[in-house]
Amino acid sequence: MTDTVTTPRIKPALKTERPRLHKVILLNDDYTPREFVVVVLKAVFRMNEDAAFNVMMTAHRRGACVVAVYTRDVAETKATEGTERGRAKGYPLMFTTEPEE
Ligand code: TYC
Repeated sequence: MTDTVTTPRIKPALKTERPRLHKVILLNDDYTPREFVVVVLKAVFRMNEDAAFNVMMTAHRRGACVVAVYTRDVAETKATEGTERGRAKGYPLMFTTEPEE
């Protein structure tokens, strides 16, 4: 008679996957003042002056710039808050979100 060797199951039946992260993207426009974009980036995304200026200039030159990545809810809330701050002053400032690959 042959012995049956069994290996204990150590892998969980269901794996919990980490939530996908979402990018917040700043879009350029022709009307929002540069200084105001910097103010919004500092307030909503807690960036320092240098980082905010660099992100603003990248969006200004290239059309768009990734600001930060967050879980979906946080990304959407921050994008809405940034867009709203522009709207409150009559500017077409716009932040969008998209899932990371
Ligand atoms: N292009 C704007 C201007 O020249 C400044 C600006 C930069 C606006 C980045 C939006 O995401 C932006 N006043």
